Amino acid sequence: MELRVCSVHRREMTVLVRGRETSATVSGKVFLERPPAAGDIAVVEMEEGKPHVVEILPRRNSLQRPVLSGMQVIAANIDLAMVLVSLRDPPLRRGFVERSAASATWSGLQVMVLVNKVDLAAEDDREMLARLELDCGRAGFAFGLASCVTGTGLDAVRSAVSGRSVVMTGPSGAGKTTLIRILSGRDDLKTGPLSGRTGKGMHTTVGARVMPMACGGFLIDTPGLKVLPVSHIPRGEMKNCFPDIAVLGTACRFRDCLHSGEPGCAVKAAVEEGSLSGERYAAYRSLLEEVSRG
Ligand SMILES: Nc1nc2c(ncn2[C@@H]2O[C@H](COP(=O)(O)OP(=O)(O)OP(=O)(O)O)[C@@H](O)[C@H]2O)c(=O)[nH]1
Ligand SMILES: [Mg+2]
Ligand SMILES: [Zn+2]
Repeated sequence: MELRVCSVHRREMTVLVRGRETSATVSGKVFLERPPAAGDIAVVEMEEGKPHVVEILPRRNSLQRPVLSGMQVIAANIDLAMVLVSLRDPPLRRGFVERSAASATWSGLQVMVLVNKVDLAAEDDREMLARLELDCGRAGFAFGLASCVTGTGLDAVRSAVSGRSVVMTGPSGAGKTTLIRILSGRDDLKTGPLSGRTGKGMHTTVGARVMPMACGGFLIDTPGLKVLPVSHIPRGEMKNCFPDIAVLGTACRFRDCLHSGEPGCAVKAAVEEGSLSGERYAAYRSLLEEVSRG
């Protein structure tokens, strides 16, 4: 039978058996052929009532990050990357949103930006949120406002993620575990100021975990992954990680225009006439500069 991989530890893993996380033994060759990741589909044989994984099926797509030995798969078979940020505590940082969205786009994933903790909103947040929503719409990203405390916006989140496999990324404290707890209907997950903040460094395991949602589909938490990486994106490809900029760029004078000051640049012109926001453009330039240096 085929089961969804829930989490992977050094030489063991867990799989979802009728929605329950169940530990499984693994054939040695599996780790050699295709090291498993959360979200993979495993071919499983039952041995004395215990799942034994004999094969990992090819992936539809995956979210990866660079590590010293190459690329590491964080999660596989994903329908949507949710960039979950909070309005306050910690404060929303536009750069985080842009970087994560660009990285997910590079992996070929659809993006949803969800701003949590709107119960903490002040009057003057309105304009910033409207700008972010407009920019997300232009880039083709889904957008939502929510509060896990008051329940505002959660029905819209449910319908956006229902039946899909959704990988979440967001700063520590944004409310990822809280949202997963609500959507999965489980109350045994750890949240709060100390959850997940074990001081894990860049090269330790991400510990992604697949949680079935009550509305169908899965949410994949990625504790230990501070922000989606961009350093593996080739410089000339960064413009394709910004779907709105990629479309505008087809009108540039030079086909290989990097939109960084070349003559006849349609992207620069779009910023001047207001059809591309200065914030989006600045984020692109800053990530371009970052990968150029690396
Ligand atoms: N005011 C308010 N607080 C919230 C909301 N959602 C979550 N919180 C609180 O924010 C804190 C952090 O939430 P977590 O769900 O643990 O955050 P996380 O993103 O999982 O953080 P890490 O596991 O550290 O990456 C907890 O104290 C939650 O109760 C919300 O909508 N409004
Ligand atoms: Mg958490
Ligand atoms: Zn250009």
